[in-house]
Amino acid sequence: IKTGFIFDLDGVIVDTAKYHYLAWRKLANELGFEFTHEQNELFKGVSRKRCLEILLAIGKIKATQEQFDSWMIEKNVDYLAYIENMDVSEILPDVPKVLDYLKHKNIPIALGSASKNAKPILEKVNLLSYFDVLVDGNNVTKAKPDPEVFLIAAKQLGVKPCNCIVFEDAVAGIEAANAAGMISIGIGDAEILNQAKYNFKDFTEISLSFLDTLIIE
Ligand code: G16
Ligand code: MG
Repeated sequence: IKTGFIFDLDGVIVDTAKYHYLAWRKLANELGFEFTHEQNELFKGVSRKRCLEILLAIGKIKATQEQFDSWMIEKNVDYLAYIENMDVSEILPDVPKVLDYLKHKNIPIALGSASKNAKPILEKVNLLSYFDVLVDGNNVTKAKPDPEVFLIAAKQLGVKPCNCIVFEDAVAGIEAANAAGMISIGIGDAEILNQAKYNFKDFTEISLSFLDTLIIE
């Protein structure tokens, strides 16, 4: 088999965006301003550091390096508290169906996430064993839309980038997959993810026969 599949984490496998949102909103409120759901869209797939830079720009707040670092830590402590009790019930619909099918066909599977918390989250939802390769925020220097995260994943999978299929829910992630020369599949709003090669609302819309069309044996 020459094909590899790469999954983003937040928004594709689990809906952690809501917990990221709660933690960023808490920080914004402490700093004296509002942070809306619409603004949270800009944070999807974006590194923690970049998220804080955007948040402070929204609140028109100038931070010292010391404040910046302590707010990064505070946000993550709050986020970890929100995700502490996550379990298998938070896996997005039909994700196991797709993972099971790929596993049963012996197709290599990678995680390609911006999150530094990816591994504990996969453990909590009991999906870690599906992944042959994990590339996350701890392994990359350049954040999405840079293709680095997906190119490292392809290399570790031993699959050519043009034979990799990427599932992504974020605009920055679709851009990263396209820049890597991979086949991008948008999960979510097709109008927002209009740069993706294929679009689906969620995995319930993805049939096994569609997956077969992507697999080169
Ligand atoms: C995710 C989220 C982003 C988050 C980033 C870093 O990316 O979509 O909102 O800022 O990870 O997460 P952490 O603060 O846990 O390191 P992805 O690529 O999994 O969608
Ligand atoms: Mg995502």
